[in-house]
Amino acid sequence: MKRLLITGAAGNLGIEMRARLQDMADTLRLADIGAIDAAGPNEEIHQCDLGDAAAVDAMVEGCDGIVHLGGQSTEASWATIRHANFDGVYNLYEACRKHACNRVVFASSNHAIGFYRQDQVIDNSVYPRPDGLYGVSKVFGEMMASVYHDKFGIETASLRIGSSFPEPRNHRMLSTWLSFDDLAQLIRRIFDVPRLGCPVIYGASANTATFWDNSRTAWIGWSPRDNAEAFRAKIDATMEKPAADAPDVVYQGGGFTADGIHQE
Ligand code: NAI
Ligand code: 15L
Repeated sequence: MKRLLITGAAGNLGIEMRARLQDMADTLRLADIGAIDAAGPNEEIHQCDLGDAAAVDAMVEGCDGIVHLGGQSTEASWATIRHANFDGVYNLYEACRKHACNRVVFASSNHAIGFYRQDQVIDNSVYPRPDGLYGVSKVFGEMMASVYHDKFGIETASLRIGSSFPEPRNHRMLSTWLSFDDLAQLIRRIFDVPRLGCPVIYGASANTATFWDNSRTAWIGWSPRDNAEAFRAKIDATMEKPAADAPDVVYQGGGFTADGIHQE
């Protein structure tokens, strides 16, 4: 690739992916509304509000691929979610269409399906069950990916990321954890396959305890290596196990399912 755009480059995953995906393109264009660390030799910094259509158009121009990590990453008010995740995703796909940028990784979330129960194993054929406005915005993003694929041939992998942190933070994350290295490998595979289409892929490491079945997208050739089980003893020792009827134990989306509608 000549130029790969990473949005949300100032965020948790943006910083980690910037470090791991350097060699994927001649130039990495790093974009965020917030401050980004100074550009390295093959990097460009692009300050951009995803809700600003003209700015997003300029951000996408000249890029061959996008890793879209930018946006509101937790539950928030409708105004915040609408701006960053609805308007932002619309602006992004319109810019892709205009500038023939044809391959996108969309950071969706497990909160698109958060109301499935933890005692169910689901694959990517299930009907979405979002657990809040944030989850609805991720379903919207997956549907925008579908429309822009079917109408215009823009290929997107929507990653329903579980919990991507340095290590799992609680008992639920023993099932949902995605290591940064496994995420980077998945992104590489998505840009390597000759034909991508528009798959939905669950973003979790090779955790022994899992809610998600990726067998329908095995053709991507992604083999996650890490396993949250390595942290179980530490979590058991340092955290009280939640009650059997706590949202964090019952639902795949955990505590998000018990959250209300944020007013501001
Ligand atoms: P983060 O909140 O650390 O990073 C998001 C970045 O987007 C921030 O740097 C923020 O400044 C930027 N941003 C927010 N609103 C913006 C706007 N209007 N215009 C431009 N940039 C804006 O989140 P994180 O953890 O890095 O997640 C990255 C993506 O992955 C997000 O889309 C999130 O929803 C998704 N995801 C992350 C998970 C995780 O466990 N880290 C789990 C599931 C999904
Ligand atoms: C997400 O979608 C969030 O971006 C992240 O901060 C975590 O809350 C994660 O889901 C999770 O469900 O653990």
